[in-house]
Formats: sequence, C-alpha cells, structure tokens
Amino acid sequence: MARTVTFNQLGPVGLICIDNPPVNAISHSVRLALADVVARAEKNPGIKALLIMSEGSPFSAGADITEFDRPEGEPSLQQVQAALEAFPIPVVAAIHGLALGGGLELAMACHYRLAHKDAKLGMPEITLGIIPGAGGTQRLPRLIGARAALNMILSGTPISAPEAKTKGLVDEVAEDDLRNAGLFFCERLVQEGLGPRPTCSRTVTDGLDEAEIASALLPHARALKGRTTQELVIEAIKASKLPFSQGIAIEAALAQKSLASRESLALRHVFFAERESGKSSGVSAVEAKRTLSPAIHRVAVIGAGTMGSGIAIAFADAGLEVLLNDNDPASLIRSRERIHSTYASGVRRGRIHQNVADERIRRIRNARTLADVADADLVIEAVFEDRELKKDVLSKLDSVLPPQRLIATNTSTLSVSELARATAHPGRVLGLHFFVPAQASRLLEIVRTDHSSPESLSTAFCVAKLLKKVAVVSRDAFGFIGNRMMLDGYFREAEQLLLEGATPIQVDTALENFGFAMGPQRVSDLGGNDVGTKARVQLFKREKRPDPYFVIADRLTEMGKLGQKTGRGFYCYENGSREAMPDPEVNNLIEKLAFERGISRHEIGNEEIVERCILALINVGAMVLEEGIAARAADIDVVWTSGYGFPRHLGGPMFYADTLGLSEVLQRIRHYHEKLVYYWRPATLIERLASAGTSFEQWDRASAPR
Ligand code: T1G
Repeated sequence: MARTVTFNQLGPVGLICIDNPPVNAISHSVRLALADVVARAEKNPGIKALLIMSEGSPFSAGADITEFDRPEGEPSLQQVQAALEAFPIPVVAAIHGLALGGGLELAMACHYRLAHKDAKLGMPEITLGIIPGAGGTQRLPRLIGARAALNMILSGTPISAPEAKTKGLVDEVAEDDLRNAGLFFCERLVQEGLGPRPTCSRTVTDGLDEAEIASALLPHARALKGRTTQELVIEAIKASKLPFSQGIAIEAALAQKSLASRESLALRHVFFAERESGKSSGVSAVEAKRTLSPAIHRVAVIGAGTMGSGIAIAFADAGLEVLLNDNDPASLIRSRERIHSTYASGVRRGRIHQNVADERIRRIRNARTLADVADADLVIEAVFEDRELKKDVLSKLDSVLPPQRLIATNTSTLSVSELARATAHPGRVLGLHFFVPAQASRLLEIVRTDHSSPESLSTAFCVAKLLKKVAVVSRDAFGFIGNRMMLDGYFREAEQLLLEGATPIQVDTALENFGFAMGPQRVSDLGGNDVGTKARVQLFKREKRPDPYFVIADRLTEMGKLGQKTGRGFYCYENGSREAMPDPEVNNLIEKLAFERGISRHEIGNEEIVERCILALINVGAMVLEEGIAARAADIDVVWTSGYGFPRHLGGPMFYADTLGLSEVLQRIRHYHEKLVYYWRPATLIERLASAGTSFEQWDRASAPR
C-alpha cells in the first residue's frame, strides 16, 4: 500500500503529513495511517504538540468518494477524529489550498486551526446529495454558530481563510510559509501551556428557529429546487444543540440516509461522469495521455462576433493571450465594446475587481491578418455559419500554421469532416462547440472526425481543462450530441404537444416543475427562434425530417417573432422585461397550424407532457449512442446536465432512464408509438438492453472505450 501519511518529530512537535495524490482524499489507507501515527505519537513523551498538514494540493478534497459504495473499513473517519480530539496534548491543523468536506471535518476535530491566506475551506457535500458525515454538522455550529454553519453547508461553497478566521473557524491566517507558521504556533502553545481544546466540548451559542431556517434556505432556493438533502442538513444541525454524543449519532444516521438517496446516487454519477468524459473517448486514455499536447499560451480567435468575443473572453479569463481577428473592422469595434461591457458587468456585480478586468482586457489583442496568428498555439474559427466562408478561412489558416497546430471550428451545424477536408492536414482539425455565452457555459463538445489525430484530441482535452469546462467528445454528425437530442427529441416533442392542444406556458411550466431551469419555449425565446430556424435550414441541406418539424418556431421566425430580442416570440415580453407573458396571437397560430395538418386538439395533462418530452429525449439519446456519435451514456448525461439544464439531481437523461428501468421506458415508448406513430420508433439499443434486463450504465461498462 502506497505511503499515505508521514510522521516526523521536529523538536517538541510531531509533524503529520497526509500524502495521498491526487487530492489527499481521506481514504481508508489514510485513516489507517493516521490512526497509526497518532498512536505512535501518544507513546512518545518528547512530543508536546501535533501538527497535521498535507503534501501537494489540496489540503484534502474530503472523504474518498470512490469508497462510498462499499463498507467503510476501520477505523472510520469519526474514530480517527475522536482520537485526535481526545489527544492529551494540543493538535493543530495547518491548511493550504482547499480543505473540503471530510478534510475540513478532520481539521475541525483538531484543537486549533491555521490556514494559509490563500486557502479556502468548504463543506461541498450537498453538491453530492449528501450531508457532512464526519461531525461537520456538529462541530461547525460549535465553531461558527448554527446559522453560519447552515448557510455554509447549504451553499457548499468554500470560504476564504480571512473569512474563516472572522467566523472563528480558524485561529490564525499565515501570510507565507505555512509550515513555519504551524511549527511556531505549536511551540507557542507549549510555551504558554495551552493544552487541548476539544471542539466537541463547546456548545452552540445561537439557535435555529423556523424563520432563520427559511431565510437561510432563500438564497439557495434555485440551486436546491427539487432537492431533499437540505432537509437532512437542517435536522442534523438542529441536533447540534444536544450533547455531542447524541448529535453525532443523529448526524451519522442522517448521513447514511442521504448516502442511500437517489439524489446522491445521481449527483455522484454526474461528478464522476464529468471527470471520465474529460479524459478520452474514441481515442484511448493511454493514447490521449501519451500524445503530450503542446503548452498553450496564445490562442487566436477568427471571427469577432458574439461567439468569437465570448470565446476570447473565456481564454483571457483562463490567463492566456488572445489574438482576435476579423476581416471587418466594424466587427472588431463592436467586439471590443462587447468585451468591455461584459467585464464592466462582472465588476459591477462584484464578480471581479477592476484591475483584474483591465488585465484580462489587455490580454485580448487584435490581429490584423490571418498571417498575424501564425504563432498562436491554437486557432479557433468562429466566423459566420456559412460553409464556404468557413472552408476558406480554414484553408488559409492551414497554409499559415505549422501542420500539427490544432485548428478548431466552432460550427454548430456544419460537417466538421467536410470543413477539415478543406485543409491539407485534416487530422489537425476538430470541432470545439462552445455554448452561448462561451465565457460562462460549462459544456464544451469536442467534435472529432475520422481523420482527427490523437494529438489534436489531447490538445482539445487540455483546452477544456484550461477553461475549466466539461469536455465531451462527439463524433461528427448533425447536431453533435446535445443539439441532435434537443432537435429530434426534446424540443420536437414539445412542439408536437403544442399542436395537439397544450399551451406554451403549460409545457414550459410542466418541464420546469420536472426540474429544467427553463422550459423549451422559454429557451427558444431566449436564444432566438431564428437561431433554431437557421440550424434547421442547414440541417435540411444535409438530411430530411418528417413534417411537422418545428413548424411553429419557424413560422414565428417568419413573422419576426424571434423571442426576447424582438419582444415577441412564443411569449410577449412587455417593455424589455424578461417575464414571459402568454400571447393569444401565438395560441391562434398554433391552432391554425394544427388545423392545416388535420391534428385534432385536446386537453393534455402535465404528466403526459413531461413523459413524452423526457422519453423522446432518452430515445434519441439511445440512437446517438447506437450510431456511435456519443461513446458513453454517461457522456450524454454530462452534456444534458452541464449544457442544457437537465436537473443534475436526476443524473441526466440516461441515468434517469436507468432509474425508471429500461423495460418500463421501452413499454412507454411503444405505447406512444402505437398512439402517435410519428417519430416514436423505439431505439434498437433500448429494445436490446430492455430485453437483456440491463441498463445504460452496464452498457457503458461493457462497451465504452477507456
Ligand atoms: N474522493 C475521491 N476522488 C476524488 C475526490 C474525492 N473526494 N475529489 C476528487 N477526486 C478525484 C477526481 O475524481 C479525479 O480523479 C481527481 O481526483 C482530480 O479531480 C465525510 C462524506 C478537489 C476541487 O465534494 O471538488 O467528504 O479523474 O479533476 O479540477 O462529510 O476534485 O483523475 O481519476 O476534480 O483540480 C466532499 C470533490 C467529499 C470535493 C479538485 N468533497 N472534489 O478539482 O481535479 S464527501 C468534495 C472536487 C465527504 C464527509 C463527506 C475537486 C477538487 P481522476 P478533479 P480539480
């Protein structure tokens, strides 16, 4: 077993160092090693204080999530904490980087805590659908108060070291050398005769009445919509008013309950799926890692429109130099204005300081000609969505850049393979499909062609990591993964329901109650109905789709009802408001379109609305899998939870299908196939998995490349 904890005596101080790469997770081996060194230290009379630190970074990412689905080996984290808390001499934790979850709970079981000025301390368990299970709901209220503890645990967001000191979570903030500060702190404790200070002996000084709980929940209402973990958090923190032994027992029971919840299984699925998808698919992990991608310092963006400007900001935010090129000087001017206003808005909202905004703006420089981007480490074309224009730009870039240099196209509707063939080196061309706004959206679809080289894929994965985006590889096909499922599944069925008798507000509300951040018609109005129409124009140049296929949205585009940007779309938006108000004119239009197609309209219940939209999404997702466009069902879940607002606590469409059971899913799709026929052919993969009694998860395990 690899060494995970070291122990050295430095004068009167016993220095314990956790060393468990990559994130110092408190795994079983770490717990065993900690228990061993604590027992050894207790037998050493020369040691007058213990100092706990960690190697590398972070201080600790918390308990080892990979161990959650198997019995927790002895000693438990609670047992290690109890030994530290009962230790007869002072135990000090010195925190650098991140101290999260069980890592912070370990520190809270120590008698004193230091943190480096740049450290951050957090309880992110709720993002995994669980409550802190190693005393966090009992010790944190004893250190910072019940109300502050409730807010910190509900938010899941780390706080800075200075804030932690203000709250009483840490005793000292170290300005530079944390190790020296920790040793000095310990020696001072010994000199001043300051002994152990068990956190469990403290009492919670403030209460949590219903009004305070309600006000604590308010700021997290959106993030916790449809969630249940918060109720368990509240119950556990309330128990911190009891004697510690009782409270910790209540916490343990509630933690087990949260761990077994479907919400936690779903959130943990997404956590690992996001990390798995960012490694490789199609190209083996070994191959992708072996082809070390070049260091990326300077990126060129060709095309200074909305997308190009957003991509430029994304790279400037990531600390890179950006060359922005456009053959229309007026576009460059508009882009500058857009970039300045984006950063000004960030400063106004307190997201970044003015000096940081200025530095990032400075990183974005104009490149007059394509030749000026020859020394960029990566070039992304984001010019107007026109095949010939993009081919021309790629061909010119191909001639100015070294053959191995990655050229990425941001197209969302054209064939990346066709664009790649416009160059002499198609292996270095990939799609990097950013989502609006490029600087803020988490998802990045990496679109590979049959020619894509491992080097270009490896570079693309590095780009995603640099931008802190979630990367999913898609093979080159219309709509890649997300838009294909949206157009052929989810949004198409939503429009079908409108033709059959539902109203836009009924469909949107039903799906928002299911958990989507925004219903399909609201999303269409937000992005612009014309954007969808343009995509379908490109689609019909490549493939056909049976009528009706977005007849409502395309008619709205013809009528200039583009959505929020024109004040009218599926809804009305009075005086620039973003509030979607039903538009009787649109309801009349829908009735007319239905009548023209001989569709008899009728009342439709919310349950049917949700079931048909979600099953259509799942069915097309299965087709995307069987066509090899996505390599894993888990990748599809990442796309839909990080890029399309599918509720994360349901795990994504394919995970959700597994929770329904594929036999049930197949039976319901067949029901709609009999009732509606149109579009409802069950995917072959669903028929196969359902008849075998397996799941998408098992299909991933058996078939997806690693
Ligand atoms: N356990 C096991 N593996 C973990 C892990 C963890 N807690 N955190 C990360 N990893 C793996 C991850 O899967 C990846 O593996 C590698 O480390 C790098 O991660 C008792 C019960 C710390 C901010 O929720 O937020 O404590 O893909 O790509 O971008 O009350 O990891 O390389 O094989 O994310 O630099 C609570 C989860 C746990 C923090 C670093 N803690 N981790 O981000 O690297 S529950 C969390 C993160 C708990 C207690 C409860 C991030 C990070 P691989 P990465 P990163």
